[in-house]
Amino acid sequence: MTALPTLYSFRRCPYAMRARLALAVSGQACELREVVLKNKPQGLLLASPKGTVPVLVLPSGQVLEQSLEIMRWALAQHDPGGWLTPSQGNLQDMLALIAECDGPFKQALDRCKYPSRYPDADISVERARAVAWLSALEARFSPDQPFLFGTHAALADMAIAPFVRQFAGIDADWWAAQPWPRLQAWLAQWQASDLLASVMHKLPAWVDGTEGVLFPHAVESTDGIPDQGSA
Ligand SMILES: N[C@@H](CCC(=O)N[C@@H](CS)C(=O)NCC(=O)O)C(=O)O
Repeated sequence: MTALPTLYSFRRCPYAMRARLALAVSGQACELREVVLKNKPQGLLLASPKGTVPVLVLPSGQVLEQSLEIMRWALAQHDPGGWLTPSQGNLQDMLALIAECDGPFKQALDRCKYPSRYPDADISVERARAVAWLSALEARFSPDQPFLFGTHAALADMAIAPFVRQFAGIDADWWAAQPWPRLQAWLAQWQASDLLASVMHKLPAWVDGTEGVLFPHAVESTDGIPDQGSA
């Protein structure tokens, strides 16, 4: 698999999930190396000393070490679903919404999901922040616009859904009770999608010096959707 890009990934990481979704939809084959974050392989740290996943090492040696960079690179190769060209708004608009997700929403998500890691945080304030942002997402949808930027799923949907899923998973009953029917339907549809299932295979941890596995996988995942992952 030497001519393929190498993807360092972690199954449950929402950033790695969004990268795998874009690589899968673009049909871009890679050698996937599953990383255990508590025991990062040397190969990852040599390629990208900051040690986060996902990381994509191209055959040229170029290293893409941000999930969004990987998504955009994959879609620049092939974008059969028009993820870069939503029916409403444009790429810059999608990147602006993704930045809100990766910044303030992710911050609130972490504090609500792992309160013991943030003893100084006021969880009710953080939850209110997250609720305000999720309510704004709900307001984007309409019967003719079931996706964040129009009539078809695009970059923003795929980049943001893994994080909304994590928030929904903190308390499924609470999530189901929120007045967000379109957001709930959007998330449920994404969670049930074949595309998501196709990037959620359980894989053994990659060991330095060995070969990873070919991604996208030839066989559909039967593992289902995992428990709510760490981030
Ligand atoms: N900005 C990065 C964030 C990636 C990130 O933070 N990934 C987490 C896992 S979900 C990670 O690798 N953390 C390093 C660690 O836990 O040691 C991206 O978009 O790729």
